[in-house]
Amino acid sequence: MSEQLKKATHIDVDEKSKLKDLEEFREYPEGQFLTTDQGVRVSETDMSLKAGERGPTLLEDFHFREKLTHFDHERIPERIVHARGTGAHGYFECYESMAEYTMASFLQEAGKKTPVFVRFSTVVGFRGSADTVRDARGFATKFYTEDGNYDLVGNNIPVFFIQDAIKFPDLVHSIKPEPDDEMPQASAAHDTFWDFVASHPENAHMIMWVLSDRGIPRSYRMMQGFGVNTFRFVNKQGKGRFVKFHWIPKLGVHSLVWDEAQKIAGKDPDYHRRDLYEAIEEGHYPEYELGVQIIEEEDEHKFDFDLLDATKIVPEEQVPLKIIGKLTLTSKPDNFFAEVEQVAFCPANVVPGIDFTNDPLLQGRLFSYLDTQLIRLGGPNFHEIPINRPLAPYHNNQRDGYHRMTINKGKSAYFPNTVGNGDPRPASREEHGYVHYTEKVEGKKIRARSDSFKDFFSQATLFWNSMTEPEKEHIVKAFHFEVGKVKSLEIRQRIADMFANVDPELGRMIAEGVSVKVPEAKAPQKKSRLDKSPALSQANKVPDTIESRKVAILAANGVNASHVEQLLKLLKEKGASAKVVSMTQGTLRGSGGGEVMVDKSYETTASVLFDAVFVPGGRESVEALKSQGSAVHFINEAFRHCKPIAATGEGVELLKASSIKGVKLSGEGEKGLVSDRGVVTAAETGDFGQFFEAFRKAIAQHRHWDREKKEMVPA
Ligand code: HDD
Repeated sequence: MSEQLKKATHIDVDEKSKLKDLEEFREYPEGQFLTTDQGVRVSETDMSLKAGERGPTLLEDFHFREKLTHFDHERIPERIVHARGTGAHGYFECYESMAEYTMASFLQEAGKKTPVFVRFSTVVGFRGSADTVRDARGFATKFYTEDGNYDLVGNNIPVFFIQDAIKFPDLVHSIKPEPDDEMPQASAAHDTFWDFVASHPENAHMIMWVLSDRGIPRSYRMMQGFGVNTFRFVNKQGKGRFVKFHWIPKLGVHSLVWDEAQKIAGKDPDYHRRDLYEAIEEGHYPEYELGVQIIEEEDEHKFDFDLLDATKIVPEEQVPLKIIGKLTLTSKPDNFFAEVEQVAFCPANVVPGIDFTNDPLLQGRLFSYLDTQLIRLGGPNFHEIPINRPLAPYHNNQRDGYHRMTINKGKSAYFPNTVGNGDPRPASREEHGYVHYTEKVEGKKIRARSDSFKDFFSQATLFWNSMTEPEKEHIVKAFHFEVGKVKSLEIRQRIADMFANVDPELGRMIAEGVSVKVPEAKAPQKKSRLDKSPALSQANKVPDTIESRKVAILAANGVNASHVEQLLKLLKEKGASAKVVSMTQGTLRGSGGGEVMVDKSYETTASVLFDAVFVPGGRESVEALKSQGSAVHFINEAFRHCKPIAATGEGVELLKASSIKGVKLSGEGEKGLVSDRGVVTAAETGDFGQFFEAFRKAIAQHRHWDREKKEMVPA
């Protein structure tokens, strides 16, 4: 390689490179004069230039015209899907060299760090819709690698609704608000969507996932991500292998409950966005490991499904995950529009070592993303927008177009050329030129679907069979909500009939909940080779950590300040935090002296915004709480949502005064520590450390579904 070429191709990328690259574009207003866009200092910005104090505004007021014109043009089209989202910067660290499988530069050495930008999103809602709606979540990652940008544009669900991209506009038109009245917002619970589902049995598997707890994640930091489509790894020798990508959150996979999700949508529509940014600000950097399932080409046809069918998973029990690195999100964007709104992902953005397969959903995606950016970002130069610019240098003969920033030097804009010395010139594979995988393809031009794509139910059944009882119950309730909102009884019937193919019992339960006829039991059309895949159940993915969980402490004047203090200290040691919630904001008097600062009043928060609740002792405080409807409701609601609840000393009496039932409380015979299905109480506290450990375990468990069976408490 010539010295000149080496210089042209070699860049050093580290985890901070992209943030440094963006610095060139940051604007700092501190200590600056207000100017026009032309850099002219403005002397007056509150009054337009007029002909006389009461006269008309003059056209020559260039500052007024510029200010208004820019404002009038501030909006750009929102994304057709995934409009509502949030993003963060971070880096990816490779654990071990993957050179045997891929030449992707960011996977070549252990310890190699590559900067990334990640955007999380809901799919259906408009840009201003609520975060906690039932939906799939987008998980899109842009790796700024030495060899160019690589985009892994995934979701938190490993399969998709449809098998062929030509159906995407139909799918999206059916799930978006109905065209006559633009209702409902950010919801699939309406006739057109379920009409679409009933006509497309290939939806069955994805619907099972969306209606499971996966459709209402607790946090973007507590959900998995999946590349969904099957991709290809290609190594230096040109050998290809199929690959499936998985992101696995270090905090485990956790969800909300549906009643809670709906309430949060009103109390804090920015819940997931806030959660992500607060966690980053507090130093709880979200972490996800990257797992891959690698499949030899010779094994392509060894499965009981087609690897090219995006409605299928490759069960981890059949092809285990290999964990190859970790993503850490370390900083918020500086400007939401410039970074999160303008970032443009595209599954066709690949780097040498990563290639496509003939998955017909993926093939269509390769076209659609670039196409949509042309209208959304207003022209072909959106790759020059700072957040989209690769760190790898780019040189080509593409020219001009709206908002061109690059000043291309030289006379030639064509290839081959002699006037420009032949540059820029194509690179060989050794020089990191992208060489498409040489796959043999033959066939007739035909609009058809392979028979291997026609098994619609076996993996939906596998998913259903892999759920725990509470998870199954949540799915059935979600069907009752979604399909129960469908006005057409005929569509409801078609859905019950369709899902009887997944499991006759499921079909029966759906039918009974939405007042249609119980479908006749049918023999399964095709069975999956596995009866169960334990990897599919969230219940099997609960790590023992309470990092970044939020606890509410209910208190009033006369609270046992020492219990509050001890809890705060111990939570902090475990990376969790708490907020004191009371009738009004201000300072509370402690029972034995001392003061407790109130963080939130019942007006400014709610139990749905916390992971757990603690009621400290203090006779006067607890008597006051018992008479406050908001405090009792707080406990009832947290109990109904199966959250951990703890109380010490007199605090236990608030629990007794609430509507919670079916759990054993301290003081009923036993005055010491009692821990029963997530309710941890100690009427006589004794060892606070021991009490805390029981509470900590209950929080790590996240939700205590075994309480759900009990008759619902009013909340
Ligand atoms: Fe898509 C956005 C994920 C199928 C067409 N998609 C978009 C985003 C994510 C996904 C995460 C948001 C990116 C961002 O944050 O800016 N999409 C998926 C997954 C799919 C999928 C995991 C199934 C494997 N998508 C899919 C198909 C088509 C599209 C089949 C069209 C043929 N997707 C788009 C789009 C969007 C988009 C219209 C809207 C905004 C954008 O691209 O930039 O082009």
